[in-house]
Amino acid sequence: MKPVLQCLQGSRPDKIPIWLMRQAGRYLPEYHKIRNKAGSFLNLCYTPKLATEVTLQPLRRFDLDASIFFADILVIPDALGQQVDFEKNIGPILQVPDDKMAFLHTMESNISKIHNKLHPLYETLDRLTTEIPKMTTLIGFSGCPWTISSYMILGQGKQDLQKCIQFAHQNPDFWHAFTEILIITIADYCIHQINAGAEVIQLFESWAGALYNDDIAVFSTHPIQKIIKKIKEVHPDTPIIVFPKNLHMDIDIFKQKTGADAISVTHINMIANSDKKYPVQGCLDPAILRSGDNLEQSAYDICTAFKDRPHIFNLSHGIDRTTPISHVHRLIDAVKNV
Ligand code: 1CP
Repeated sequence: MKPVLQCLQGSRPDKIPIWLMRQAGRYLPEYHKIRNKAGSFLNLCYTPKLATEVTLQPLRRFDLDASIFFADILVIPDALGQQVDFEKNIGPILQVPDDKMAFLHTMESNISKIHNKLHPLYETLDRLTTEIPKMTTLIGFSGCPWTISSYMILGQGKQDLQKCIQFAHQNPDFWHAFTEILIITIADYCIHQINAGAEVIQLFESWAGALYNDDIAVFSTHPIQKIIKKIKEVHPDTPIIVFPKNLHMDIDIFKQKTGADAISVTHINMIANSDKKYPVQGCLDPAILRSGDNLEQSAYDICTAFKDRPHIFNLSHGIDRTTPISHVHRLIDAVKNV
């Protein structure tokens, strides 16, 4: 069986499987060639031939056990009718309408049409099913409602997320309707990804760390639980990994509340108090991979900390664009030799 799937079913394969968040992308020179050819970033995501090629690039260089298909979490606002642009050296910029009720109506009327926009992504997954190596697991993904909605309301990344939390508390009816739209859309998107060949779904809650106390349930665990339930109704056997970056909640409780099969953790000490044995993914700091200092020892320490449970090696968030390729080789060798 494929090692990543074996882990997600609860056992430990002979060697610890490894893949890296953002393994396709800007640290690879061959990525830039295709990126330039595509013109805009979204055009790259929506062109199956090119998106397939950039997904395969890291697999040609490295012995990775999984392949996450090339797309972005912000295709969801785009599919729901919000204008999304990716500006060089800035990142994503989204047009945020002042009239929030009209915004809601536009999204509502687009729910049933999202696949018109997203079908090239399903085609990328379909192509990858035949193109990736036989023991490599194909991962589909989406952002979670809280993370996606923060971009949709604030218009950019790296903003003051407290403003978004405040807006949600001040507009509870809007927020409820908005979150429900995202739940339906994300679940349906993931179901279509699985239909097209994704063997695992990873849900990115990249801005979990901005939430505290009761807000974690309201903004994060509750919507995620609804999404997972909807996906499992159609695809009960597809494992779901959730990545709640910098979460301020016991991860055993987070797992139980969401119904995730595995959790991608940000730090070793997130599982310090857990005696549970469900699979975990993680969690090398990308800064260590970039610098190369203490790399082998850090990888070894992580593998040792997780030695009593199924463990998929990964980073604690996406690979840094200035990471030397030789460091990625060193990391994979270190993990394979544990
Ligand atoms: O200029 C470029 O070429 C675009 C850079 C880039 C890339 C390579 C963006 C813009 N997105 C991606 C691909 C991507 N994004 C993938 C597939 C590639 C892979 O993993 O191998 C995935 C899974 C994502 C997910 C994603 N996008 C997340 C969640 C993961 C995380 O890093 O926390 C988030 C938050 C985004 C938003 C986004 N898209 C792009 C950027 C630069 C950002 C982050 C902006 C910010 O910091 O707010």
